[in-house]
Amino acid sequence: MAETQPAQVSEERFLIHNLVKREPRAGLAEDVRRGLSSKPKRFLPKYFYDQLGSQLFEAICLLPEYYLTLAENEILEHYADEIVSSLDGNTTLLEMGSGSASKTRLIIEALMRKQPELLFIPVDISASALDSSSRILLQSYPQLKVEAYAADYFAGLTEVGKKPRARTLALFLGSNVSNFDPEEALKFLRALRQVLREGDALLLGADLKKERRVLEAAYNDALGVTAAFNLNVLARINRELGGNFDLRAFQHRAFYNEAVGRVEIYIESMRAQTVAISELEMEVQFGAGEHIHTENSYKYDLSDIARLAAETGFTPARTWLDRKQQFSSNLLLAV
Ligand code: AVI
Repeated sequence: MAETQPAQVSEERFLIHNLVKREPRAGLAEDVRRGLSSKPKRFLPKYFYDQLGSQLFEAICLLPEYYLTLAENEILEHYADEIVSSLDGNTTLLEMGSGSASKTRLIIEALMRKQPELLFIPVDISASALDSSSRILLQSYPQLKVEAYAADYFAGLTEVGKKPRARTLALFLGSNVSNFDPEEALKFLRALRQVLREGDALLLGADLKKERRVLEAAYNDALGVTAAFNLNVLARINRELGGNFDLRAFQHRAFYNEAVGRVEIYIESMRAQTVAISELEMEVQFGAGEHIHTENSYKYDLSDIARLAAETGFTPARTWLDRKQQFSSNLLLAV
């Protein structure tokens, strides 16, 4: 990480707690073993985000087909001041799944127009993304302090909840909520609600249900970046667990399952084959056309969001949409 540590950043303004397991491979190994032994085979989406995967995701966010990022940016560019004006007093900013934190800047700048200093608490599974994004933010904003947590969401929330905080605006942007199954979304929002006090707020970015054509293009981009992002999980198993996946013998698949309102993402074996994973002392058989399920991306309508809020201790205060009405930013108040 040396290249991401410019000398100018004062360590007094930056604290990073690394809660990612000491043995980061242990979780991966366990979960890969379980996922490849189950029927149908599956991986957990959090394993997309190693250093290369995080960068591939950043590239996805620049793709014309992946309208989500542009649409959410448009909303935040237009309405950041309005959004932060809903909170009174000195506000701390908490962001779950901050990644590169590029959209966060718009909220940070709006808060800084209201108050002289700001504490930013980003929580992200990727320590490298967190480290570099925090340092870049600190270089841009001398009035900013960052206390970062490299952790999965639940472990991060448990730690964040241990410390008293000023009025808090929590951000869960980029439609990260999409990658939770409905039960997990409830569990996550309830855990987040627990670390907030009444009157705090959550800005929830949620991708909206729309035409199949638009959704499927977003997850099957012409450059093949989403395919690389998906197949990188196999490359990661090769790198970290001594797997011998032949990446050319697998392909990316993504389609909209309208009945359940989600884009489903898979890796498909293009032929019958056996893959060995040396660190797991495991051989895995694949049939031709067999799928590994890697991710769901749930799409919402505004009534889904209102229901989610009501079931998790929030009340919707206001929703902003982009001009094409593809994406929603929802301010939910903790009640
Ligand atoms: C991070 N998450 C909101 C993305 C999504 O759209 O579900 C992950 C992604 N997967 C493929 N492309 C983007």
